[in-house]
Amino acid sequence: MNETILILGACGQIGNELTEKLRAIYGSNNVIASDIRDCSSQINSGPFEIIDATDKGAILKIVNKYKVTQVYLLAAMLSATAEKFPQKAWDLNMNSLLAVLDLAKEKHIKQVYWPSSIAAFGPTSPKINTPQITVMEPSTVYGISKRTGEFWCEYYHKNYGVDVRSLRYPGVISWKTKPGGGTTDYAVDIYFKALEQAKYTCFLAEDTRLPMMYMADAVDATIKIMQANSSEIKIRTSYNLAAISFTPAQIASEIKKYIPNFEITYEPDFRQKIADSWPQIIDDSTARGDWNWQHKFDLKSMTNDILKNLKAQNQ
Ligand code: AKB
Repeated sequence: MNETILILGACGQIGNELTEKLRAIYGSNNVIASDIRDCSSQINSGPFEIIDATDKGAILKIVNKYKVTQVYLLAAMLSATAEKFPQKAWDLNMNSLLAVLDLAKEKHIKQVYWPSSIAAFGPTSPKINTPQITVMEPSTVYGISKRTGEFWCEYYHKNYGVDVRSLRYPGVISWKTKPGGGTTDYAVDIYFKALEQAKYTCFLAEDTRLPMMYMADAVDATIKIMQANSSEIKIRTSYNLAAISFTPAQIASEIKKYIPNFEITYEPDFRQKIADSWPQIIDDSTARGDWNWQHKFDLKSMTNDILKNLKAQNQ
């Protein structure tokens, strides 16, 4: 595997753990972490560069410096923050993607990974077993940027032969790095607050079911789709990706098995409307069939793993 990889947005929730895993596979010096801010001390040793992901010239400079072959573009503004800063979100989410796609079109790099999201679906999409191909009318700025980005990916693939691959991430749950500005963030915060205070106030209603996934599975899926043969990648917009779906009440009851005095209260805010516009259970059979995707963690095993790791970290 002779690849040199550049990660844009390596300080974020997924970027951080993806960098770690890619360095274990490809070697630390072959994976260049980058972000608009310096978080090199939080990431495993290896090269780190400050890059604004919307600055094509700055990306090209680093691509040339390290002879980069693949770019993973993880920089993005997530759903809740994007509703507060719509123009900024659009500029970041779109300009970074177009910059990287252009670099691939101009043959500076061979392969691109870009994440879409369940946010690309909208209130008119089927909520249960949401198919790969269906009505998609997103109602959030973030969702509009993701759906538009999917079309750009397919356009660059069809018209310029760009090898770009993409997954529609559900809410991704981790314990090493916290997410920032998403609607599914409650499912991470709840574990931290359960251990710190044995109580949590949830910003979504108790019966709000959303598709979710443990970070280990999200990282595995990302690397798997990038390592698949090009002929296996039949969807060039973005693949549905799924593992588990649960409500705040269900995750709370799982946590109670470990922390019996844990209490949850509900104070839904503006994020409820965003969550209500998204699917509840995703059908990802196309990804499973095309490149053999399989998840490993369910709600039970994920909760066990997170609480075990957080407890060990706090000792
Ligand atoms: C968010 O909540 O905005 C993200 C996502 C589902 O893409 N986690």
